[in-house]
Amino acid sequence: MVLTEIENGVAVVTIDNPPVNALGSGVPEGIEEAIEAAEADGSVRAIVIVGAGTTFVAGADIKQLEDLAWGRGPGAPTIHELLQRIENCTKPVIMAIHGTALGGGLELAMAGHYRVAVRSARVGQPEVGLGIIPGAEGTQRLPRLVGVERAIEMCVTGKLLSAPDALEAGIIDAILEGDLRADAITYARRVSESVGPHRKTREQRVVIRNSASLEEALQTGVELARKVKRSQIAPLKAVEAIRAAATSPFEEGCARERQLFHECVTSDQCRALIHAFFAERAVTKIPGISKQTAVASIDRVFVVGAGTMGRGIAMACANSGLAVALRDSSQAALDAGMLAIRKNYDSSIQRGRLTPAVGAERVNRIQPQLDYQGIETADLVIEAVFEDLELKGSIFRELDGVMKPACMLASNTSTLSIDELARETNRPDRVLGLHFFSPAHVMRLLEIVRGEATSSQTMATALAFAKRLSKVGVVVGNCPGFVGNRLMFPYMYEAQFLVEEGATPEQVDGALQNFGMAMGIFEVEDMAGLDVAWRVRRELRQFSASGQRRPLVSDALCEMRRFGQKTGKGWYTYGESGKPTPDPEVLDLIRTLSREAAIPQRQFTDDEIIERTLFGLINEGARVLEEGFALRASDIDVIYVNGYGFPGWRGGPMFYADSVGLKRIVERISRFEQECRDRWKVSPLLRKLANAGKTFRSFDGERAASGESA
Ligand code: 3H9
Repeated sequence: MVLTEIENGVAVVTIDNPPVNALGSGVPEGIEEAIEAAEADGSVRAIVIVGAGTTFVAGADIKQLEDLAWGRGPGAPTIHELLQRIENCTKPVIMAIHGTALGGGLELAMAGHYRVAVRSARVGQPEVGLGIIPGAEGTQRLPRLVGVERAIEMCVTGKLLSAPDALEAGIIDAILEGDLRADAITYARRVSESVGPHRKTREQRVVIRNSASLEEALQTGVELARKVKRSQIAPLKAVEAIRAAATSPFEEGCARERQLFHECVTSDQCRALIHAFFAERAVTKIPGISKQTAVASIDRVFVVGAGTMGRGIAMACANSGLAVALRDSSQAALDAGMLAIRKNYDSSIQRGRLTPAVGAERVNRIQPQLDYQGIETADLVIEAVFEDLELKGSIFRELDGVMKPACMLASNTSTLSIDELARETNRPDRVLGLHFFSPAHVMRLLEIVRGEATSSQTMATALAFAKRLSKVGVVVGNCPGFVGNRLMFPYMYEAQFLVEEGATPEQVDGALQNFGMAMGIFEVEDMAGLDVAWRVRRELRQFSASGQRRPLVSDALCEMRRFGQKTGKGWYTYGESGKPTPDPEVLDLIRTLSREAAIPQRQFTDDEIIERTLFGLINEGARVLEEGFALRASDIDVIYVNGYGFPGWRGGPMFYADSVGLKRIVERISRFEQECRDRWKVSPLLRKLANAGKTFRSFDGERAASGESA
């Protein structure tokens, strides 16, 4: 895992632990031995540490941390002694960074006397994303290099810094433009000629750069933590650890960091976030698809429909360097689409997120057009027109006739059948669903819908396409609403029934937000457009069965043309600020309709609201899993965390169900079933797992072991 070569008086220590050179067991020991040997070797003047493969070191081994979080394994990985060994080395140690130096990787680098990097390298302390704080002295060394404010910002947000930003911040000493290894050796020889002792990070003073006082800087950190990582423990603990760096000697600060790290790593939030991390990596493991599966290259994309979704998809492609044609049949729609795209890039430029040159380059990659000219060169066509099966079907027939035979054809439908659309073409093996989430250039989730005829090559290409767009592509089966929206139906309707039974939209939304949802469900509905859900209800013929309870208010709101944010009114009213305000007219409407339907009224606690809404969603999740429309419970978690604002620190709905206990969930659903027979029925899989004392996680584990999902 660690190899030393002596070159020109410099010991080059290479860490080689694929795929990301994580500091799993064996690696710290190997580095320590290499340092000792190099120090003892009279022919060595300096030491360079580099990573083999595509990266420096991406941190501690998260598998090891997962064991720790679940109370398994040998305990916390510690590299304390290694870091001390490096820092105390009498010969200069130079860390040569490419790819990423993350978490324990950056902590290792900061113990070196000098750090150099290639321009494309990135560094950071992303541990909060896993529910922990840096645990290898990062909260102590980082403020010594960059100051309290910057250290807080990095540890609280987990955001990475580019090499130029890291240079400006004081984390690295130089950017090397040529061959990293050769240039790092030259750099090492140069610094070895300077008079020692070489600079130790731990001996530097912690500075406060911008604030008047430490307290002010720490308070700003707490506010930032509450804003960007609402309800999460780790970012607040990171601020505490940095306080220790600023107020105690180095060793004491490290002891405090270890204590805080331990509190985090044994928390529910850490278990949930580590689950979310591995769940996101598991989505690419699909039965029948391997590294050997041929992947077609996608260079030219053709998007049909310049509405909200079409323009978002075009931007997502352009942002990833793809050439895109954006086609609409009406000049007005095309103009409106391009105007919105330009405005979007302009606003990114104004906010400093893009340079004007990059913004212009991206707009120029999008070619607006009224016809299908050039479609024969496209590798992928994405249809993004209205949710109307007939309209989509006729477009599919037309497209099939003009596309090259190898081209893939995707629909961005959120609910309609991919198989029915595939039947309109002579290429059903190359037809699939690519369900983007609005705004499509921002949201990370992409549901990749596999129809009955979709080939493995098409799926593998779609997964690679998702990665190219920096999205998390999750493969789902073809059922109404696929996975995400199918689970939304019981969630959304149960929320509406609660309101008809005496709760208010803001109470339901408040309970959901306190639970951690990014937005309440009524706010979400207003944002998505009540008319969209109205159309879907009709298209899917929901509530057509007799005796089935039908939500009353949303149809009435649509009849009043209260379509949500786009009309300024929906479940809420939206003024100048664009913020939702409760509307007495809506409350009157709710109470009138409830009275007319003789629905008994009562009060609800927040816990009841969460159970009614989320247990419905979880129950449907179990059905989806049982019917094979999702491969893993953890795939459902990835969908909800990345596309529906479910809090990552709760792991996703299925992981949350495990943490509540499946027995408890079955009990509550059985109770709801007794109270309202029309819609609640415990999913057989959920009941089976609960009876066996199992969890969705164990279900996934068993499936993976049997090869059904991996
Ligand atoms: C830490 O360092 C704590 C310390 O402060 C103190 C401890 C005492 N460990 O994402 P990818 C695997 S906490 C184990 O698809 P990419 C990953 O599971 C750590 N495995 O590639 C996947 O495996 P598989 C702080 C890891 O190119 C494979 O590598 N560090 C680790 O899109 C490829 O991953 C972080 O939080 C790991 N540390 O992105 C960084 N990292 O192929 C976490 C990755 O079997 N990692 N794997 O599914 C990342 O952000 C991205 O993986 C990275 C590469 C940017 C590095």
